[in-house]
Amino acid sequence: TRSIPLSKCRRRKLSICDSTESSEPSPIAPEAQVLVINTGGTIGMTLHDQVLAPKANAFFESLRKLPILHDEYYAQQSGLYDYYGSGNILVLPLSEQKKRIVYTIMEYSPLLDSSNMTTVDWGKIGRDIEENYENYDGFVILHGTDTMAYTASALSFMCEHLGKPIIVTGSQVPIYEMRNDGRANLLGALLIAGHFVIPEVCLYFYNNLYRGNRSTKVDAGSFKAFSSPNLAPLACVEVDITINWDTVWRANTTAKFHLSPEMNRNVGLLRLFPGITNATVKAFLQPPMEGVVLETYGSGNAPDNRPRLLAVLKKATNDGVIIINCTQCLRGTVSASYATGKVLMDAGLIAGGDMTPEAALSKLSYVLAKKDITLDAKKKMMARNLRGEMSGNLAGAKLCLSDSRFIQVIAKSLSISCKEELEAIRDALTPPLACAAAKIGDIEALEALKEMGSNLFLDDYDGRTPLHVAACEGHLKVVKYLLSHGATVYAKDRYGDTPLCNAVRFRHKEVVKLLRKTGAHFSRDKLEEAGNELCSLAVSGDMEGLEIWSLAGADLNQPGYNGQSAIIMAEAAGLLEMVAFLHQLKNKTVIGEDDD
Ligand code: ASN
Repeated sequence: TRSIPLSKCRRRKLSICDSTESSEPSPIAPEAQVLVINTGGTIGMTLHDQVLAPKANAFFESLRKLPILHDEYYAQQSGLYDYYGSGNILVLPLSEQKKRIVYTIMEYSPLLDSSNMTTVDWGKIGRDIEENYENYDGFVILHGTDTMAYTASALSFMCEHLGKPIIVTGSQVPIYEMRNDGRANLLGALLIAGHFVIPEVCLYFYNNLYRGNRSTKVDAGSFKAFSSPNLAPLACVEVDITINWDTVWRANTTAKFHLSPEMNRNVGLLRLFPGITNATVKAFLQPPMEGVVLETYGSGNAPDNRPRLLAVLKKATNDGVIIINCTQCLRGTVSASYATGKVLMDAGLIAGGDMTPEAALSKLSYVLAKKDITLDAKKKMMARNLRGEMSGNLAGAKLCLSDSRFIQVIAKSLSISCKEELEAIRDALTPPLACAAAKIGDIEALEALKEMGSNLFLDDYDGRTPLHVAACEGHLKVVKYLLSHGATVYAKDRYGDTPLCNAVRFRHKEVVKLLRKTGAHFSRDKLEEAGNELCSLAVSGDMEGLEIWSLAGADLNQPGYNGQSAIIMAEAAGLLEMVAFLHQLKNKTVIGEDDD
């Protein structure tokens, strides 16, 4: 799968086809690129001998005929096919947010009923995302519903320092049927992946976007097949698409996206039931078993009157098996409130909080596959919240909007007091305030805003985030602070510019290095166009400008409009010092400073 740049002539075509009046060119609708990986599942199944099975090579063609999922007129007029050739490329009609979602379908062979999926398939999905990470704004994974929650959980752990949305979806009825849920699920997932930088592995079903590792299949016969019992949805797609930004999980990192696809298969789920024999439990815990999720009663309880059963568990944990205590209840958390729960802690079990069994199992599989850490470190990882899969102890950390003096004064002068209105004020006022604080490099003010409950990654009326502003000003410390408090390097302002574009324009070398280290990159389109800029910088002797572009990922061999590279242009102009500099720059591997 390739991402093809929007070349000059395609831009021209676009401006013609998006223009309403020929005399006055209208602004070109921005395009977002989404990669759809079709792994199988009911969404693409048809009936064979009275049973449903995946049908290969049919999905793309059938979507192409559906106007809600593909705008053929736009595709032709904008020259989409000239670029992508025979690639499986489609484009949604213009969205309410005035954006075009261009999506490419990668179909797996064979397509799988998700009951056939294994950890190998999870790894393949992860690797395909990794390979295409820089070419797309978001990813949609089409998947069967039966094991969807396992795959979504596993991907959430495999994808370390994730910065872009990965949305797993599918359906209960094939997309080919007259009445089905597949079209709406695919459309909703595409719109969210193309419009919002939600840096999580999510699961989208029946108008709700859930955190992948919080979701579970709860209904085999309903379109509302999934639930996220311990966490409210991240987004609801109703008349409006409402994103619950306060809930969105962020990597808070200055590290790049990294895939850890290795999974340990010596793990298992064991559900307690009254009368389970010691022999059953003992047999289950035998080598090569390395990690077990024990599904206990209520808030994490097990019989405390069966010393031999408890001794079996204790022996296993002493022998190095990691056992996680999760509840059988759909909702709620394990706690140490009963004697029948305490005995399990004494036997060396680790409390799994409110993790779903799917999340706990895939987390175990991921953690146990880590080669370079001790058993003790693995146990600590299991007890810690890694990707929002378990609720932390929020005591004392609750945000209290009405405690903020600033909000109080404004609320009073506007005579409002209800929570929703206070939140609306906060959300309207704090992004520009945070941008102003970022401009003057005031981390204390940012901290105060954060304590007031505002999200430092939200954008102002121009789509500008505090990270954009700090990048313009070259405030390295503020950039670091923001990145470790939820800011995303992939935010685009109304002009389509990212913080990296801003840092390059204002030539802040250290900021460019840090943003690159965190995974920021220019689009292929932009890098292709940079050829011209590089040539003019070379000819005008601007070494600093060239260095910045090189740090930002530009290829110094990229030709400009006349087909010549910067080096050739400098040679032709007899700028020997510049030629030497460019060669030196090309050979230099730029290593960002280690500031974690
Ligand atoms: N058996 C199907 C699967 O998981 C169920 C579905 O997708 N609705 O692949």
